[in-house]
Amino acid sequence: MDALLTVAEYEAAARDRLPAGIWDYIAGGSGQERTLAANLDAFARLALRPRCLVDVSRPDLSTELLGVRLRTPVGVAPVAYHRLVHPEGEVATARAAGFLVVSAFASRTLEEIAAAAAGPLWLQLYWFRRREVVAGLVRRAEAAGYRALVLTVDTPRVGRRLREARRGFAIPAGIVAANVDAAVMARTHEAVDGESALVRHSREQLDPSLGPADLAWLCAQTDLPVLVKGVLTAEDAELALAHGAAGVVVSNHGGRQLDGAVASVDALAEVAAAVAGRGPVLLDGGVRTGTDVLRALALGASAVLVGRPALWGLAVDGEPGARAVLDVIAAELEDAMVLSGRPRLSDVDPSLLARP
Ligand code: HOC
Repeated sequence: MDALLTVAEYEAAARDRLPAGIWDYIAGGSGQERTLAANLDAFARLALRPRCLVDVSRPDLSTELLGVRLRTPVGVAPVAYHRLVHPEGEVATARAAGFLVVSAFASRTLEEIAAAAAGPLWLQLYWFRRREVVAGLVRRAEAAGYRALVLTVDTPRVGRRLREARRGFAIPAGIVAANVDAAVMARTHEAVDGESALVRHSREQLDPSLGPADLAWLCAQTDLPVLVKGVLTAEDAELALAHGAAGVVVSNHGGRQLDGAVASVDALAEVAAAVAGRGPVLLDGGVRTGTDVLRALALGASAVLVGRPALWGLAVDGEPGARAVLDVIAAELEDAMVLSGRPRLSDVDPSLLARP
């Protein structure tokens, strides 16, 4: 195999390897996939203003997030069912990742992932109608040494995923959400023509009444910091912090929820200004290069998360593949920092962007 030098090359190689239905589940967005495309386009529009005559002989990509020192500001976003692309699933991803947000729909147990992890783990939660499912996940995350919880708030139901509906997509037998009881997950395996099993499942199992008081309730259940994921406005950032959130993740769920929603990176400056240093602001959606990471940091992100790219690496070559993708992004970030005259992350600010 020729060396793969970019995330786009891993994407192409993963597409060659994966069955079409699984490829479409991972690659797809909702509706007309406008937000999916916008996430990429918005990064491409952000031109950089490099500075020269700066000593860049010692670039330093490290950063601190929730009290933990990280080698780079790039973690892996919560993505369901890593075993769809590789038999080791999230265990392999956790070995490769600097930090990993484990999905509530992980296909390996929280404890297996914790035993393998090379870096800090956070657990993502959906708001299940059966609140004991949420509470049980919180207790297990605490016991297994997870460092934070991430409550996804953009999914009162799963968006209209037309690629999934056209294929009658369901989770293949043998791949399970290893941390949620089988009764809750049973219908995710039932394929019905013209319907996404996950959309159906979300309508049955997720509680669309999730509101600020529920967030406050969750925060009161645990000493772990709770971040709120799916924030795209200053208003929601304020609301989240006012009800106990320790930080936010600017995200449109990889273009998989509200089609037409603003690109994540276009919402970032507004949200970061509202948070105003009161907690970390992470971003996911459309990050494909180290230069994209730099752009997000310039707009106020404390760190970024990559979802699909990590899965592409995992699909191509398991743990080494996932690590290679993250290494490509880190190497590109280092280059971009050196070539833009910003050798430390603390040097990165809006003045780096031609259009702040
Ligand atoms: C209740 C089913 O976040 C995705 C994931 C998983 C959503 C499944 C929810 O596909 O975007």
